[in-house]
Formats: sequence, C-alpha cells, structure tokens
Amino acid sequence: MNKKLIIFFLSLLVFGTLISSLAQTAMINVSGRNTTSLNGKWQVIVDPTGVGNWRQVWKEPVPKKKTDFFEFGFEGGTVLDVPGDFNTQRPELAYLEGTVWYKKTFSYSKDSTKKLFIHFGAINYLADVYLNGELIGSHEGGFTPFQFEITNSVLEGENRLVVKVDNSRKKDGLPGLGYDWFNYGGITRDVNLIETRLTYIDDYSIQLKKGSQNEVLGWVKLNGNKPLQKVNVTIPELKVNFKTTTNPEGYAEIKFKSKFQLWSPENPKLYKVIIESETDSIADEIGFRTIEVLGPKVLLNGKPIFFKSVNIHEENPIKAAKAVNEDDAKLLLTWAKELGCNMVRLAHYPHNEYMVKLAEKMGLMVWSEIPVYQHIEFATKGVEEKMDLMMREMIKRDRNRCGVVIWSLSNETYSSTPNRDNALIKIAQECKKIDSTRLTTTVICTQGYENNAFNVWDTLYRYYDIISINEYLGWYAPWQGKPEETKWKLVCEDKPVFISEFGGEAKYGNHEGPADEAAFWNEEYQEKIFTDQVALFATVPNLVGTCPWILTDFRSLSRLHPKYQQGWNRKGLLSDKGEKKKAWFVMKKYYDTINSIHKTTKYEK
Ligand code: GCB
Repeated sequence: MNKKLIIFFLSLLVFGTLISSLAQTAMINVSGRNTTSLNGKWQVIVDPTGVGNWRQVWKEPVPKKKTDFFEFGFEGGTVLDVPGDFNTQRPELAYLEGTVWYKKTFSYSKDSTKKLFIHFGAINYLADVYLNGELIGSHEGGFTPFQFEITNSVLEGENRLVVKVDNSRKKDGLPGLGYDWFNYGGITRDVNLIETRLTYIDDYSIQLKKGSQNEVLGWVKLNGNKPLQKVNVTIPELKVNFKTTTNPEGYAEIKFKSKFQLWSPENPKLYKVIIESETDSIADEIGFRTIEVLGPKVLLNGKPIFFKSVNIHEENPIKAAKAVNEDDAKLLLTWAKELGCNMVRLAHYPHNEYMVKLAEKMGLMVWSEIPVYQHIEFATKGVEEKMDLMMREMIKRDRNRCGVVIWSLSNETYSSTPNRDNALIKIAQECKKIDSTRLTTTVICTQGYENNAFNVWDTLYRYYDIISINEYLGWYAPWQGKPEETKWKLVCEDKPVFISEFGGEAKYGNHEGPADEAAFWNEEYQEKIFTDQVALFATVPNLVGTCPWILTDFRSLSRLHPKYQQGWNRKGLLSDKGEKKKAWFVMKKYYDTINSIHKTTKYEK
C-alpha cells in the first residue's frame, strides 16, 4: 500500500476516534444500502426559550401518582414533516431561531448478524439525539450527514427517538452570526435506519487516477470485526472485474485500467459499479473524468473548459421553503440548464445529495462549498476543528461524484481577521491530502478597484488552484470607467480566474424610475449591469468561468426594503415565481455564444 495512503488512513483513524464521542462521519451511498426511512410526520415540542433541557423532555415521564403532572409532552401536540424546515410549516415558527424537539417511534426486530445505524442527511444546526431516553450523541453543522450506531441501544419492538434541534446562531459557528440567506431550522434532510452486516463497506473511492484517463486509483474501507476479506469491484458494461484483499485495517487499494467513455457536460455518462466484499455488497453509479489546472487554464478530460456557472441556494423559491427532495432539485437544475450552464455553484454550504446526484446526471459540474462565510472567528478555540470536520464530511459524502470538480473552502473572509490566513492555508493543504484529484478554491471580495483598475492582491490565493472573485461592479461598487477598458493586476499571475459572483437587484416586472438609477430596483438597471459585466469579462486575464449571483430571488432577513425586497434578496435572474427578468436573457446569450468567442487572455503586467 502506498505510503501516503497509509498515513491518510492512520490520520482518519486517530481523527475518527477523537470525534466518535460526537457523531460519526456517515457511511457513504445511503441509497445503495438496506434502509428504513424515518421520513414523514414527527411529533414536536416547540421550545423557543430552551426549557426542555432542564425539564428533560426526552425522558417523556408519565404521571404515576394522583399529584403528578408534567408541563410538556409530545402527544396531541404539533406534527411536522421530515425532511423539511420547521419555519415554513407553521406560521408561529416563521422566524424561530431556537429549539424544537422532534419525536418519532419505530419498531425493530433485533438480529445478531446485523448492525444498526441511524443516519441523518442533515439537521440545522445543532442536534442532540436521544434513543429511549438516553443521549446517543450530538452533531454540529447544518449541511452535512452524520450517523450513530445503535446496535446495542436499540430495543426489541418499539423505540423512541427524540432529537433536539437548535438553529440558534452561534458566534463560533459555521456560518457565524451573520449571513445573507434564510436560517431554515429543522431536520431538513432524510432520516434513515441503516442495517448492515457485522462487517460492512463503509467507504470507497473509485475515480480516475490524477492525470490519467484510463486508470482508476482508489480504495475501499471495511468496518467491522472481519476486516480481512476478499473484495471485487466490477463494472459490467466495461467487463471490469478487479479483485483484491483488504488488510487488517479493512483497507484495500483499488487499481485497474479500462477504456472509459469519459463523463462531460455533453456526455454525462455514468457506469454501474458494484463493490463486493465477503460480507457486503453495494452498487453505485459512477462517472470518470479528469479535472486539472494547467497554468492559467482548467482542463476537463485534457481539454480547456469554460465554466458556465450559476449560483444556487438550497431553497425552492416557489414554495419559499428549504429545498428538500429530488423534485426541488429538478426545478432548480432545469433552470440552470435552460440558462445554458455547464456548472452550478452550490452556495454557501454543501447542498443535499439529490442536488449533487441530479446535477451529475444532467451534465452539470458542481462546485461544493463549506459554510466558512464572511465573519468567521478563526482564532476561537474549536473553530478550525469544525472547519476541518465539515470539509471531511462534505468530501466523504461526494468523493465518488465525478460531477463535483471544485471544493470551495470559504467565501468572503477578511484578511484582517485573526488567524484567517493560517486556518485557510491549513485547510487547503488538508483538502489536497484527502482529495488531490479535484480543484480547490477560496472566494474573496476584498480587492482594489480604483481608476478602472482591478487589483487582486490577497495572497491567500497562492494556496488554492483557482482565483475566485466576487466583484459586484455596477452594484456595490459603481463603475469607474468603461467596463471594456478595465485593467487588471493579479497576485498570482499564472492562475485561472473565476468570477464567482456579480449582479444586482431588480424586482421582476418593475420598470419604475430611470433605467440608470439603482434605487428603483428596476429590471433595466439589472440588465445594464449584466451587459456591462459581459464587456468586463473580455478584459479579465486567465478567465475560466463566470457565475452570476444568483439563479432565483431568495429569502433573506437582511433584505428590508419594504417595497422591492420584502425579505427577499432580489438578485435572481428569475423571480421567486420563476419569471425571467431581462438580465436572464443577457446571461443566456453570453452562455450560448461563449464557446465560440472565448479565448483565455494571458495575464500581462
Ligand atoms: C455576496 C455573498 C452572498 C450575498 C451577495 C449579495 O457577496 O457572497 O452570499 O447574498 O453578496 O447579494 O450581497
């Protein structure tokens, strides 16, 4: 076994034990396993002031004596849908940032040849999970999966599961106190019981070796009491049948060659891949492609690619609620395709698995991001560890999704924040250790823009593959000359540049006021920003992609304009009802023609 991989697995082991008192990082490919869904109606206790803790509501005591009574209970109370955010399910929860206790019962027949896990796709933000009155563990972070093994704590017959969900903002949270999206609380993703054999396939990585278009280099990891096993990886369509044996740690390297039809936006080919050990078997749909940076260019399968991207929040604007299922994903991604995109930036946190899988099937590359957003307390104890864990949870879940091509490790942090550089350099290096086959980026919005010259000075970019810039020229920063005459200064001259956010607000159907005045939120002003941006793009050196902010209007409590915003950030190319604003057509035209006109201009000093 390759030395680097041994070190990687040892560090996973050490790290895994450190965090096991909290949640376990979840096994991958839940839909390929033996699951019982716990989605559906859950009883809840709404507890805005957090009294449920001292009342110990998870114990659900019943009066025994005539004088006993309890001022809480799940029976006869509110019922909410899981998955779903709690805020949009009951009017009185609309703006709740606090605690809701969820309860579900399930029955189980114990089987000594099986292990049982409870798996949560995500809970926003803090979760304490109680089974039959006992705390089994906790998890922090609103957008990544986690699990607990309950083989020994589950009871024969009926079981009571109580989950404390708390979406209060935390100063040392990820994100921190302030962010420009709606803080949907709740059990927002699927909940499953997963039954496995005593030794099961926990994780695997099956992707092309860095730089190769015909060789897979990966690994499989078993978990359980019989780590030494024969393992087969088969891809029936390619007649691949690779055999290996795991070592005493349950690990085996996977290495084989084949003639793959490479995945690309034009041909999003996925193969059925079956991984079998002596005690377990799991199937996946996997695509193969390479993504790399060569000087100022990004190459997909060895050829230069221009990222025609769009930003998306995990929200169904029509329902004005959290996006939670495949239909929601389809709605959003179909719009992205219609715009002419070949990529989506899933901002500003890892989205649900439906989004990532469907994007891959539809030929959309994915940019996935952790919620290290703006004012993060990098110097506060524990914050770096949380960043690291969230990154690992994000990568573990989607490592086999070839559609994911970029890991973004932060958005709009400030170089003056104590320990920011240190933390973001460290995480970039860790990310590469875990996955050297994808590109990394960090997004920055503090740059110089004076006398029509744009100065990208933040040295943090040196540690990432792509320079990603949120610029908002024409909206937050008024133009200082002709867009097509903008001059550029780049801190890293030879790196690809991606314009990860630009745009401005307009209320759909609003044509009030002069077309050149921002304060009227009219469609014409937003359209002009986009026309000017297209002119600007021709001046950007090393440009490899653009990503307007944002596909649709989205809910944000910091958007207080009573007439035009009404609690919505109106930078969508589409309204909250999916209506196309004028700017949509400018962007669509750009994406429909860019392949024939775009040349990556070299940076010149
Ligand atoms: C940004 C942020 C994004 C905001 C956007 C805006 O730079 O990255 O989260 O929503 O600006 O609309 O101001």
